[in-house]
Amino acid sequence: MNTFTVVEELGVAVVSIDLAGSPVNILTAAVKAEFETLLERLGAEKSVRAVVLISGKPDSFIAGADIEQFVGLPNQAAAEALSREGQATMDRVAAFPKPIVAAIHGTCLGGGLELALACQYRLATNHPKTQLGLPEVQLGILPGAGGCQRLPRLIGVRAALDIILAGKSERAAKAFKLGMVDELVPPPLLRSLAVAAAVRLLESGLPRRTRHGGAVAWLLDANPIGRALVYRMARKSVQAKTGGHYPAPLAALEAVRTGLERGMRAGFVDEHRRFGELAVSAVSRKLVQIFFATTALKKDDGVEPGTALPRPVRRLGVVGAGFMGAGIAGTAVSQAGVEVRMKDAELARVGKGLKAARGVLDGRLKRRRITKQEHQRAADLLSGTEGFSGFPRADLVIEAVFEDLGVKRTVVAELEAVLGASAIVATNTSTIPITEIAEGAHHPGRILGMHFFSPVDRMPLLEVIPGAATAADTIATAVQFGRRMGKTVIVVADRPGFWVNRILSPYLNEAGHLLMEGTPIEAIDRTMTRFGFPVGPIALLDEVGLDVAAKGGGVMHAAFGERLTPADAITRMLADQRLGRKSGRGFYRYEGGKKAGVDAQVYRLLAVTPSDRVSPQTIEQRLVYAMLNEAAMAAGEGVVRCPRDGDIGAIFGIGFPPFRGGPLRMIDDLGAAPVVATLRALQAEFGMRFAPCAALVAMAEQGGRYYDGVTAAAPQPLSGAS
Ligand code: 3H9
Repeated sequence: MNTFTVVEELGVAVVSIDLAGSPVNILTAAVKAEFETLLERLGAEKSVRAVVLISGKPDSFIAGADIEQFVGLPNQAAAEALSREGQATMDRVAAFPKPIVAAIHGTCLGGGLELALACQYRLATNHPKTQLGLPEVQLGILPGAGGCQRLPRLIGVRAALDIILAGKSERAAKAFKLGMVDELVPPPLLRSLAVAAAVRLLESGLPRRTRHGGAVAWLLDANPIGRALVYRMARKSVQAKTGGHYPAPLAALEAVRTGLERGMRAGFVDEHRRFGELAVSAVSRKLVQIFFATTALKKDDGVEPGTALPRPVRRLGVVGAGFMGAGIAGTAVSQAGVEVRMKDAELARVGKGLKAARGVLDGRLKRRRITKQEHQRAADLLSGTEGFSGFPRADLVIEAVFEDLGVKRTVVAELEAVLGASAIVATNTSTIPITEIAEGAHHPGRILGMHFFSPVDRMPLLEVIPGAATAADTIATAVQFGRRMGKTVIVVADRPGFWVNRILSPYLNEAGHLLMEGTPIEAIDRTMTRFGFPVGPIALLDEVGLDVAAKGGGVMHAAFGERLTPADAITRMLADQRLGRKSGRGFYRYEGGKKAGVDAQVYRLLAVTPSDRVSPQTIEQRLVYAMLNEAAMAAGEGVVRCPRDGDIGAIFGIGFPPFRGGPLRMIDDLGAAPVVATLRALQAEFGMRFAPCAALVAMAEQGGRYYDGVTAAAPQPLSGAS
């Protein structure tokens, strides 16, 4: 292997890291071995007085340890050894007799940052691609190569916990501000300034580093009483965020605490022990599977590889300047960097839409996702019209007009009259079949669905839906553009509800049935947030909007009959003009835009008396099994192309608990036969809506599964389920 090349300059060995055959640098076992041999050689070589570590890749310093290795670890002892060896490598860097400088451009994550932290000095490029972070907890593990020890010592315990416990990455400017890097430099000067820094270190030693944060930092970080308070607050916040489902952040907190309170050596031991436990845990396995599934989706254009070329999209048209249209426009300019022309029937509406699209940019600026310059650049890409001026030059048009078949068909006809010969029309619908919208169009091959979730800038999923006549290159273009907008994209079949709303429908209906039986709203929502959903089903109805939920529920009922009969609750709420959060009145009360408690008047409105008759176990079982059964049925119909897409869709579309791996993975974990048995028991008590679907029954009989083994993230046919 030749991952490292060395060039000597002014007595400084500039070590360039470039792992062959991989788009990013990762610390595999072989890379680590080669690095250690190199260190030994550079340590002994007289002519070398200092070392600079730099990457040979365009935008990756080092993306961390090799994640695939964790999946292959046979047991806890092996995982512990991996971490111990990682710590030992970093220790050798820290104890190296000559200065080592890290010259960072691109992603510097996990083990990559741990290596940089072990160096004496760090420079980073002031470039958006440069990100420094410790994302380990997102994989269900902790920084296991000394990161839990070195980061708090460098930047203080509060700032370090903020990064480690959330698995955060910071841009270079923020990393500089926090003290993670010593110098912020322009990319073309990185190498020469790193060599200069190495020479400076030789001549005048390490500069004095000042800790940021003033007196408060001193009070909290620098004495045991202050730190005890920090640990207590951090633990409380982690428990509130994870609901006890994700052990990694708490383990990381303990490893940090041990190191700071009992010394670095004790910290290392605690760190590798806990790493060992976490790396082989079921939660970590699930989170790693999700990482590989999303990575695989980044390369999947939704068509057979090699069958279609995605077309470039430089200009986007958006028809309909409402909430969705503005969200799409704002996200497209800021994430994809394309020109966007918005159209609505009246100029006043266009103006409002443009303002809302700019609001998306303002939000991203406020959350520091973009800089002021990027905000300005993105805002300049937005324009509006009440006619179709500019549309003939659009490569893709997304319509987000009123959810009505007739209106949508009219828009398609108007667009076909003005668009260029190869332009694509995407319809953002959640309830209307794409094939019906495309009926009567001149170019149905260039029409498809792009179902965004609300709010567009915050929701990570996009469903792309080909109609019966959609051409392969149309699909590939929409998928690629969705990815440029920052979305995880799944291609789903043109069936009612597509995937996400299909599996959501019986779940929300069941919540309605429970409510109409007198189950308190808090009990339903609390049970499901304890299960791991970010919000409970009733709160979700308020967020989605009860009018929207009623419409969607009606469509699903019409398509699938009695099984998906919605409960009466929403109709009664609508009769009282309650639309959910957007109207300030729903199942919950809203005060100043903020969700307050449950609105007790709702029970009177629904003519029910709240009672705790139904146990939390039954609430959970009814809600979860309704979704599992529907997921199995839809998967069996081929609504998703493979289990991976179904599970990622559920996790990113409705917040299905990631540590459970998704509904199809959950069926595998429970076993199809026990799932069928539970559904039959529920059917006996609550009726045919719980009848196990044919796909699941067949799977139970044949002993089938959705996935083979733990790593299967690549598309597999759904034959096992059909
Ligand atoms: C760690 O470091 C533990 C230590 O604390 C302690 C150890 C003892 N491993 O996403 P992309 C592959 S844990 C293996 O399409 P992008 C990826 O699978 C690690 N493979 O590119 C894909 O492979 P393929 C902490 C990795 O530009 C290819 O690289 N680090 C790893 O959209 C391209 O990836 C992380 O959690 C890896 N560490 O995004 C960072 N990283 O081409 C994980 C990448 O065969 N990585 N690959 O499909 C990422 O977040 C993104 O990949 C990154 C690039 C942002 C770096």
